[in-house]
Amino acid sequence: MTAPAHRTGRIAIVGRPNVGKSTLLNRMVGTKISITSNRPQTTRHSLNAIVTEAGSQMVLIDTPGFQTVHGGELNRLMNRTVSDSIGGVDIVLFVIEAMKFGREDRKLLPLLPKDIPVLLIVNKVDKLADKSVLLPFLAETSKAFAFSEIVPVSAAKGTQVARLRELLKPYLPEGPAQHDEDEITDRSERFLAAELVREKLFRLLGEELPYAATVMVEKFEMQGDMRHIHIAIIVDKDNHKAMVIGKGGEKLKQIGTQARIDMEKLFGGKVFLELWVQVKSGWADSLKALKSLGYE
Ligand SMILES: Nc1nc2c(ncn2[C@@H]2O[C@H](COP(=O)(O)OP(=O)(O)O)[C@@H](O)[C@H]2O)c(=O)[nH]1
Ligand SMILES: [Mg+2]
Repeated sequence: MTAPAHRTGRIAIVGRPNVGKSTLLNRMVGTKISITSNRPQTTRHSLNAIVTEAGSQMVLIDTPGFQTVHGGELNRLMNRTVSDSIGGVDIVLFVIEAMKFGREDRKLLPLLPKDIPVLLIVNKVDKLADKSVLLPFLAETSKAFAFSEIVPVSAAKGTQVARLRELLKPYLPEGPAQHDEDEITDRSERFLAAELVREKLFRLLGEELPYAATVMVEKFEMQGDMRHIHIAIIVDKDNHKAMVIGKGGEKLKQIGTQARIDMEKLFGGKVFLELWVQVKSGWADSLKALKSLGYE
């Protein structure tokens, strides 16, 4: 008897903003790699996470949700990232929210590939008080596309996520592992550090501000076994700067503390984090500025 062949493949996670794509990716890897918040468009850059198990390796690709609310150059670049990440994958996970299959979700249907498996992931089932409504909903949504599987999950609680991982394996093409087994993402610690600061802006600041802000790593170096990280938070206007800093510097301190705790968990070591706020007007509108900040 021969051992079963090793399987490996790339899996894109797509869906409208806020359905829980990044939360699902983190849950599937078992580590928080991709940032999440209750605001649409928290994910601005695509990111790969790697799940290695005996006999298989999957590369999960998180994508920014298709941008429909905020206009401009940033928007255009983000949508292109989504289309690009669907090309060249082996499997697509199309994520929706239980009991919500609306216009924004349906807009994505024409972009789903017809020549590879597409699984419908129905997330946030923990929100349903009455589970009996789920079955008719699944029956209805299954008509929208020739999905290979329909899998209800709760990414936040972890319900059915292990089963989803098992279920995906037979859909992976045969092939050798492409990454070391201790590698969990293609992104550098530098990138992940910046993202964690951006997540705190989304979670700790009011309405529009996080969309008008970005972050830039100015220094990232090891001193002994401690990472020294300096990050600038870049905003559009002086009053935004004041909001990020907060009364007596409280807000900035909170952002820094929470980001540092997450970094120490992710990197597995002590972090010294220094943050400051810089005003650069019009950064979000200027393609040049976007490029200099590492978009594209
Ligand atoms: N109740 C519940 N909330 C979830 C679940 N998955 C994600 N969320 C929340 O939905 C929001 C959006 O999640 P996120 O992963 O950032 O969505 P994305 O924009 O699709 O990447 C966050 O506030 C998450 O905590 C879930 O299974 N159940
Ligand atoms: Mg996301």
